[in-house]
Amino acid sequence: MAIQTVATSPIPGQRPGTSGLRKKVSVFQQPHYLENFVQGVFDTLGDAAGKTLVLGGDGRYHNRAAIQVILKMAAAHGFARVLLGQGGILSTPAASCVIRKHGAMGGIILSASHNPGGPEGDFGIKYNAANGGPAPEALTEAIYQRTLALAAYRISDAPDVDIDAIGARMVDGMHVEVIDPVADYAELMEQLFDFDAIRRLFAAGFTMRFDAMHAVSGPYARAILEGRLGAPAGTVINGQPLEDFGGLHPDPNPVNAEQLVALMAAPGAPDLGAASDGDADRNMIVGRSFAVTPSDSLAVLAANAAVAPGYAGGLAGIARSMPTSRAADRVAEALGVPCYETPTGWKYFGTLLDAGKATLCGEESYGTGSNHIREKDGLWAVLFWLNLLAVRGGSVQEIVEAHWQRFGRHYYSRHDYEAIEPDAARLLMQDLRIKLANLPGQKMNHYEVQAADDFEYTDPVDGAHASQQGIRIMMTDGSRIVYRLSGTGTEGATLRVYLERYEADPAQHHIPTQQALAGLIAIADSVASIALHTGRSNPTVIT
Ligand code: VG1
Ligand code: CO
Repeated sequence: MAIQTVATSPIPGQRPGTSGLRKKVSVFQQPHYLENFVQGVFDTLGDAAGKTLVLGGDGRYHNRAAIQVILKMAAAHGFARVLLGQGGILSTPAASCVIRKHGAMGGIILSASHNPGGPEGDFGIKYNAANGGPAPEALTEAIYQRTLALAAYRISDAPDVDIDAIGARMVDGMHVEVIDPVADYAELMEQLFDFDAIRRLFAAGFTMRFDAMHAVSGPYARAILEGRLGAPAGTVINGQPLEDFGGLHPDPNPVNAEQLVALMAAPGAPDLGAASDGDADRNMIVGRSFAVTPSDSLAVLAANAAVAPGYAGGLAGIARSMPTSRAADRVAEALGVPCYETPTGWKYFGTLLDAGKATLCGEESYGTGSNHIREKDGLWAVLFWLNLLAVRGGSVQEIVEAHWQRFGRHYYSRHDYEAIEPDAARLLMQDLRIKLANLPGQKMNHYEVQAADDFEYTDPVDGAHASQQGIRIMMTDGSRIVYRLSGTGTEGATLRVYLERYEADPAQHHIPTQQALAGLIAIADSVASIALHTGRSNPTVIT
């Protein structure tokens, strides 16, 4: 066995987006495509002698082939050891947990997360650093620059490794330990939540369905919910990870998880419904005929954090991405702790978590998490809700409505215009930027614009700066419209329009969301001329 140096040339377009490099599977299957990016990562990291790398993915199509390539390249780069999830599988939160627990230099996670899978679907790769969190912008940019200067990559010519049997083996002098992908993660969850109380809840007849959407959360949910917590078999549905997610879209929202939503609206529905995405870092919480918006879920968990042993000591602060509703801000205010507003993407929470400034974090895109790891965590959020229901009693709907009574309700919705012409999308954003200065003071329907800007962020810990992170139009009554372009899609451009309206009066808390937001929706379209720019009169997906 020997290390081979293979000549290559730079492949344009390997710049990571909101969360890693995501492209069609067919793109990743092109000669040298994966190898170039991995070499870009390794060259940027530098010396790996004596170091450990964590490796795993969400099990989607191309995962197993990519794992073999990366193992051989890690050996060539001189890593001492790779901790590999059995079968090449590690959920994103589990990978973050394993990196931290075993003091790894970092990890490579193979996932396109909520994007569809299969031969025609998407594949993705990202690097997480020693804190367990996604590489910050400066690192991803350095990796990208390196991919533009590559002349060769190095790879061992060792035969394929057995990635399915738990245990240790060698690849060209590098140790590979195939580990149980669930064990470390389950142990961490047990430390954070009151498993006895949740066990009693299930023993008393509480029912739930966890829809794993044929993605990577299935084995974790089965081991923890049906195993350690005694939920009846069948609690986890679609629990078998499939390379193409059964042809479905593993994005847990009421549109894609329609099977679960229908179940929760049917007679005899379970007490709790939950779902997670391709790599198990997102979560959706549903009560009986009642979907919880992710922004509300973050706020509810923050307001009730003390029910969970892991958070009984209180919260240092809360962080949310800019487009996420300001429901969490009101909780932070009541708790007397800071609330940080960051650009979209979990990588921006890392410094705040590392510095002990924030304990809970969340995004409107069905992402919630805490300082227990450095990724959002789907099953963690579900366990938090179970812990809350076990301690507090009542239904999901009662808990959320009581929260609105106390803090007011933030009506919230996101309208996505998918696969639009990239040039049209850029032009729309450019036109909006030009209009910004003239918006303040303008009256639109019964709203008046208080301020409008293109969100900029300076990290309060390391001073890193991010600009053009989304256009905000803020109304005098606290309502907001936000526009940004997706950084995870692989087809054309996706415009996201986020709408938020605050309502303090409990008598006004039961308006259907799209109706409550109708005024803002009309303004959002007319200010940005969405129909004109995109040729679409309606969004592709409304959540
Ligand atoms: C989307 C979400 C963002 C999330 C990101 C990764 O990004 O809006 O909140 O952090 O996906 O989630 P974008 O750039 O498409 O809006 V995951 O679960 O796909 O890793
Ligand atoms: Co995800």
